[in-house]
Amino acid sequence: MPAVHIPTTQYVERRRQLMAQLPADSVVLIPAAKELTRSADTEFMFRQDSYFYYLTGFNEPDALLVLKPDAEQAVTLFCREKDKLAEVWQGRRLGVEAAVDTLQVDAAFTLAEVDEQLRELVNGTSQLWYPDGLYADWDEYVQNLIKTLRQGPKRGWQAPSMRRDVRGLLDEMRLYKDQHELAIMEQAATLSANAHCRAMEKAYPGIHEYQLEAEIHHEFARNGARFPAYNSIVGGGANACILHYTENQDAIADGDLVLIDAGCELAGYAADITRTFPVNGTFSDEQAALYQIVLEAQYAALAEVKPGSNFHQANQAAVAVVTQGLLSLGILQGELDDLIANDAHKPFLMHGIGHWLGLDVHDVGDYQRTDGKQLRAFKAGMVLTIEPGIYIDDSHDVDPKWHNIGIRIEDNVVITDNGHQLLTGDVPKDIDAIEQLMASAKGA
Ligand SMILES: [Mn+2]
Repeated sequence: MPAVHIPTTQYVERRRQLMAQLPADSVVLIPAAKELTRSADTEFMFRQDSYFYYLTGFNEPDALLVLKPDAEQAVTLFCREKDKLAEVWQGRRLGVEAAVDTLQVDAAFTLAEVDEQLRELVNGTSQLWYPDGLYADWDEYVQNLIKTLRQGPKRGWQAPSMRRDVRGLLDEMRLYKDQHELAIMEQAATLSANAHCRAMEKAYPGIHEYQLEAEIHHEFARNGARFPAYNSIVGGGANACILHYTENQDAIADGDLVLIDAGCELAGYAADITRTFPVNGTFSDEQAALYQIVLEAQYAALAEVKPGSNFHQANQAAVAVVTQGLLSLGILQGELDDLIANDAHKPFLMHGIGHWLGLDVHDVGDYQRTDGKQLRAFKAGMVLTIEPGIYIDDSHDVDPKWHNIGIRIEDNVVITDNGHQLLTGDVPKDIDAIEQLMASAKGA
């Protein structure tokens, strides 16, 4: 798998694009993420804040990016200082001297200098742009900074009169992926697709959910994506009907379907794939009948994934197929139009058709148009998931032969000028193709 990399010039360009949208006398503060305690003196693996990473590509905790478009020193970074002892124990640090060249910022200071320097940078500006409510300690810090500036008119200090949320502008930028992001997401998708193939190949009746999870994570890690983008869902039988099941503890019985919703994080970007397959390699008649409905619903939704369409149209296409399918199997009764009008599918398909995908698995970007009245239209460069499902557990009042079947089929697509490009096509989803892959793995 070739190395993936976003050139520093691209981060410079993103910062330029953000600053170009700001009114005069603005200042922007974007904090990095902090390390989080997992237990006692151990930490969770560090994950950078997506906004900070989008604008810097800098992967250390305890940092702050300040943008001040009107100033000569327009881009300032505060970061951890070099510290031999700390670096021997905890890891290398970039440090302020290297930061200026490496990250192509105008100036860099240590966090110890933040009080004095930031007061200077914010003083006299009229609008402070900041992700309010994201980090409690920074919220308090910003609050106190403004308070301090308000108390110093005799020293010539002037606090910004307006605080605005910078996320609106950044979300809109992040919604459209550039060529570098698309290249990374293509790799993340391919790598995740291969992991799903591996799980199909390694499955057998009696295997534990966590063992299939391990096959998935093994394939991620050995290809350079050390971590999943979210907690992997591996649910056999009834567990597949729990949408965000992550206990992954049970043995999967012969004859059960297994649903795996898992994607890697590569260079910060998420893939998000779901496949459902029979643990013994062969779909039962009931499983195949329901699976085929979900598959056709997904194809119907994907046909609506093109410029000018939207999530609502894709969802309606899938819902029509699911409702028709459940009606034809006798799971729903009535007139098709009435059933569709009354959302009769909802007890069997309780989630939406998909979501934006990017640095976050449920990525940022408004689903409404800016006027709030309509769903926004798909445009080239957006990346999203399409993931219809059908879930029937033993609480559904239907013929018990349908019980404990949970199916979801999820792919990642990028909107192109003429339609869409499927990023996750390397893992099969047609019934024959899945059974063939599993049979040939057994034979080998
Ligand atoms: Mn998803």
